[in-house]
Amino acid sequence: MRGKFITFEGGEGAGKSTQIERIAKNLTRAGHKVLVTREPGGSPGAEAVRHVVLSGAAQKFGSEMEAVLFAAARGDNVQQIILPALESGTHVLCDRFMDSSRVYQGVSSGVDMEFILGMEQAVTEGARPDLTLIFDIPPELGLQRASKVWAEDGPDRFESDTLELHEKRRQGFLDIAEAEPDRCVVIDASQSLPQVRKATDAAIAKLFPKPKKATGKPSARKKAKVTAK
Ligand code: Z5A
Repeated sequence: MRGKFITFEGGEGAGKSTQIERIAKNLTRAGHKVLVTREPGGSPGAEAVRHVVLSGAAQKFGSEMEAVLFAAARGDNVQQIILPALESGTHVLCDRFMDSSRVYQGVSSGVDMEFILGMEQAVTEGARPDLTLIFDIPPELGLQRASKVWAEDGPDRFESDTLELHEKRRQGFLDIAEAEPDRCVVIDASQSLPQVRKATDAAIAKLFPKPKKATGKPSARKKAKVTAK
């Protein structure tokens, strides 16, 4: 059976990586095959692009160029890592995916949405998420949390943007969730860790329904039939 594809989206410091690591452990413990990947990155080719976009080296060439680079990285990760895993029955947990391009390059950087969606369609062929968890957090709190894990070099190309842009992105993710309720679940990421864990587990559990236990008793309908005889 094909694996499930779950993506994790939201602002900086929202707690995506923390939850992905935990969910991967839980699913593995439950006997599932699980692969964790991230974007930009995942495959060797996409990791090379990650360095270019997050260092800010491509910023001077414009937002459209950055959008193309993110899409190129995604295409490589999909072909090299995500699709082979899904097809072999492995569940894939991906830290950011297509919604980040819609929001960061489309909503907040002003790249034409048709252009973004066209590239998305081309590079995600066969790998559309079954579930997307959107970690929603006020940017001030997210950046405060993220700053604790910044390396010596400080914030990256996107983390150092204005608060106004971060707010725009937050709204961008919420708009996607509203437009695609069958795929997206919003998690209130400003809550305490145990509360976020509980909300995340509840969303994931819907994709992995527990098999019903056989009781050995006939169903109510069958019983009724027997009684009517
Ligand atoms: N980008 C783009 O522009 N276009 C695209 O198409 C794609 C990406 C795919 C990738 O960043 C950047 O690329 C991203 C968008 C852009 N913008 N930036 N920057 P990244 O991969 O380097 O980082 P990130 O995705 O933004 O994640 P993050 O900042 O590392 O945060 P996180 O993974 O969501 O959070 P975390 O590491 O799990 O938690 C952060 C800290 O908070 C940590 O100390 C935790 O222990 C703590 N934490 C977590 N949850 C809680 C709760 N509930 N309470 C208290 N503390 C908590």
